Amino acid sequence: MKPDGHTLYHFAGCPYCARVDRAVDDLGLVLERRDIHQDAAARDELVAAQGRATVPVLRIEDGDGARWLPESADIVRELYTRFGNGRRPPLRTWIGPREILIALAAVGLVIAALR
Ligand SMILES: N[C@@H](CCC(=O)N[C@@H](CS)C(=O)NCC(=O)O)C(=O)O
Repeated sequence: MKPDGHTLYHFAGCPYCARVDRAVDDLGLVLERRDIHQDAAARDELVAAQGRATVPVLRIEDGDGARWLPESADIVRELYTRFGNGRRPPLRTWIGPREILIALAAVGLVIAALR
């Protein structure tokens, strides 16, 4: 499904954007996307609206104008509320391969420090 009026500001390789991407994939959504590292006008729009270029940010247009939603966790929640038919974000939305690697590295460091 391609929801009207939903635009995701992001950039490739951004871990917080990957969190949103997992939710988008899980919900079977196709969002309009603007990569702020590839598209200077999109970056300028984002900075004008938010005062900074931190991503991900979801821009939602409805009858009353545009609403800018920053914070990956809030974006994921909003997407499930709107498009999840009562579903809640599954754990795999929050924990991806990167988070598992970081957790393993942290455990490894603790074990190394205790030996
Ligand atoms: N708490 C935020 C963190 C977002 C964040 O740190 N994004 C990074 C990229 S993954 C970013 O845009 N950094 C550049 C900046 O803040 O200017 C979230 O969960 O969305």
